[in-house]
Amino acid sequence: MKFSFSSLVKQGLSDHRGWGEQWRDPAPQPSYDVIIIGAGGHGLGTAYYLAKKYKVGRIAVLEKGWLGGGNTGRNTTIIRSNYLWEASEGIYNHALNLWKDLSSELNYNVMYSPRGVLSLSHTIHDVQVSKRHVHANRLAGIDNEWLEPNQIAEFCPQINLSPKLRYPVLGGALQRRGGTARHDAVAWGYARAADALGVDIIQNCEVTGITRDNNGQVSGVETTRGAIKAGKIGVVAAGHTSVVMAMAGVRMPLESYPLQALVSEPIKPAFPCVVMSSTIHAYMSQSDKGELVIGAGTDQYVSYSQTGGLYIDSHTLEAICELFPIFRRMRMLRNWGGIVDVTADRSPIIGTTPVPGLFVNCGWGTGGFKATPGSADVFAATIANGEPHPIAAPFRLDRFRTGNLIDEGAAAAVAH
Ligand code: FAD
Ligand code: PYC
Repeated sequence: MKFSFSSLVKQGLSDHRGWGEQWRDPAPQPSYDVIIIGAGGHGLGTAYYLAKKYKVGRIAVLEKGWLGGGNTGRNTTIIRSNYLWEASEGIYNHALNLWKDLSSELNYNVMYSPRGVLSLSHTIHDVQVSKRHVHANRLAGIDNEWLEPNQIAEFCPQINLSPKLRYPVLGGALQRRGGTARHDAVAWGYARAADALGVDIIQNCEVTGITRDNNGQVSGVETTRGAIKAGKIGVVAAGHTSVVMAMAGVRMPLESYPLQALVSEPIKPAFPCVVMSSTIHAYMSQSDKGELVIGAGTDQYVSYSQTGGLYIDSHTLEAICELFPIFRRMRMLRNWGGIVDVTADRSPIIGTTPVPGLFVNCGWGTGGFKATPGSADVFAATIANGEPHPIAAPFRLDRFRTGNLIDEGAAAAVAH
């Protein structure tokens, strides 16, 4: 895949003049209408929709590492929209509708596979919370259904339904439209489509400062590859949002935690769906490569380390072996971590900020992959119009001042 740097060369970011010439004639500072900080799925998608739907001419996406190397390339790809509150149903269902046609939109196979997501309940409290979600979703026209253990046995016979388990399965909520997709294909698909529309994607370019003019309006960024001017800036730097926003003097209501996952050695297709349990801190699916994809709860301390504590994985594997005894003899192939930024109400922040021209999209915590197309679409609209898209409006930053929180702790699916 080739990303065009031609416009950067024209603008002098990549300076190809002869030795000594640059001292006589300094290269002009490159300039963009919009700079997006962070080349994950959300950032690349935002750039794509800005170019495609809003015809913004000069867009750059700046990435400190490689594209998709953050949480987009580290997540376990579960897609669902069974959240509790209307605001969340709005954004996650918008995303789910976009997933359906994303491969043809991008002309890139993102391997969206609606194989069903089953969220297990192990206690009376779990059952009550889960049934509340099912009813709320159905009222909102979102598919979700309650399965009794005998129906679970039919849907996913690999689950151990013995009442002797430490946490016996009492039932589960099934969203059949939920499923998985291929994570890096999402980053690559958006990147290629954005590149074709003229977006500059600049890797190994860490943003180290945000500059503002005399009126306080953003005017550009400082980076490890030089200064770049910008009319507007969108920060989509999951895990490090607080660090980047502090460059513009904005303190964010976020905490960053490691979240870990692992895969087994690959085997032939043996597991038909996604099964999750936030009570036992474990969930599993099988990738198209054949690996069992297993995820854990977040580490219990804040950190920017992309490894996390070993006890988290071993605890998760104990739970997985108890729930799926048929996989007890499988071997682990590799494990890894990502850094997720978490808000107090476990809902994202999308919108304007107190700094004119600065926009932010963050706080997706353990669950932002599923939102990628919807989040990118409404964030692009928000940046283009300078005001929140109606679907994004409830997720404004100032809800932490007004108290209009959207408490999705119970829908997070991964234990925090
Ligand atoms: P990222 O992909 O992290 O992109 C942000 C980018 O910003 C990074 O590439 C980073 O390098 C860059 N950046 C940071 N600082 C700077 C800077 N100063 N200058 C330039 N670039 C910078 N969600 C689900 O919906 N389903 C799941 O099953 C799921 N499982 C998960 C499992 C794990 C182990 C993890 C870690 C996360 C999981 N998530 C899941 C959450 C999901 O991965 C994230 O919410 C989502 O990928 C965030 O996407 P993004 O594009 O905002 O962030
Ligand atoms: O949000 O569905 C989710 C999820 C599953 C695993 C990690 N996050």
